[in-house]
Amino acid sequence: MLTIYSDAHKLRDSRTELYGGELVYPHERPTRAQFILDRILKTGLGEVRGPNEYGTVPILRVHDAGFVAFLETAWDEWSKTGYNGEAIPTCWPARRMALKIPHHIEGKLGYYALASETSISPGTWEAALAAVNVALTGAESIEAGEHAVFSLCRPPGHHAAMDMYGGYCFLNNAAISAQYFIDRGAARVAVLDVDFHHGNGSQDIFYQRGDVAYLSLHGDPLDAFPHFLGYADETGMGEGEGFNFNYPMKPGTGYDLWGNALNDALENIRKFGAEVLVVSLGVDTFATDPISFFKLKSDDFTTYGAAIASLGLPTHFVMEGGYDIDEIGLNTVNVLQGFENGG
Ligand code: Q9C
Ligand code: ZN
Repeated sequence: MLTIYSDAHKLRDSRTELYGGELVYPHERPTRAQFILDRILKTGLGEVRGPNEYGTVPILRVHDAGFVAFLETAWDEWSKTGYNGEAIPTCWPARRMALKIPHHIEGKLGYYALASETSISPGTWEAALAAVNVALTGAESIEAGEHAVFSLCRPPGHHAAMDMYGGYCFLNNAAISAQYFIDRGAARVAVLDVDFHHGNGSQDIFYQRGDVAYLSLHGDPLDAFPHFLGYADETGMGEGEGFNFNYPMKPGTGYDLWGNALNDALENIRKFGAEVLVVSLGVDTFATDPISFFKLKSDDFTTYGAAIASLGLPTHFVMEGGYDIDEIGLNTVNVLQGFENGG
């Protein structure tokens, strides 16, 4: 399988994540992508190619222009304040407050953030932009005839909504890719999200649309981030009614239950009549992931890669989460190999 990768992800190396009341070195760190790339090279998965540049036009198809401008300038604005640390929001437009966009960076951070764990640091924008270019190059390769492509995106994207960042995500690589397929003439695209966390950003972006279905298997938001979206009764709205599928699952869920949910999601993708599949591929479902609570084993990743291949669709794998870094390469490449050998 063809992999798209850029070293520019290393520009995203924030020093701080607000975690358990402490500022810790982030779970979402450069070695994640490095170890996945190492495994790809070691197993001989296939060619590794660099990205092309696409500018901001395809980004603005799913993200708000004010939000994108904010991300681009946030670090500069923050560093000019004289604060010592990285940019972390400290206040929000909470219930019954004004939805105005303040002038001060502190207010803008609160307006555009959906969570505070994700610090903005120097190079964050450049890395996020490069991750989008990786995803768009992957999508273009599929348009050009590749059956399956792996876009090794970092930072991840599925928590980023039209005008919100957080959950380690800034720009929604998978959603931008899905929109790219639509703009190139696909009638129906399915986004299958197997990351441990619900992809609130992807759901939000496509919630009222009938041309992009969103299906997600994830930790029950009653117990897991992002807590405020991802419930089973969120089925879509307007033209999107019936095209959003959430499969929240309880702490301790193993492959027996998870695999059943996947089969149901795959059946819904068949019924939808998707022409192209985008997989938001997070491997934080792994049993020893430090921030998650599912119990998948390394072999399960191979198994479900093959199950996804049974759809027979052109498939774009876009990297999302996964924080057991010692096993991230094995688990990620197992999915891709399972896909290649399955179907
Ligand atoms: N107690 C992705 O996997 N905080 N994002 C979790 C756990 C945020 C995960 C706190 C997790 C974001 C792309
Ligand atoms: Zn995740």
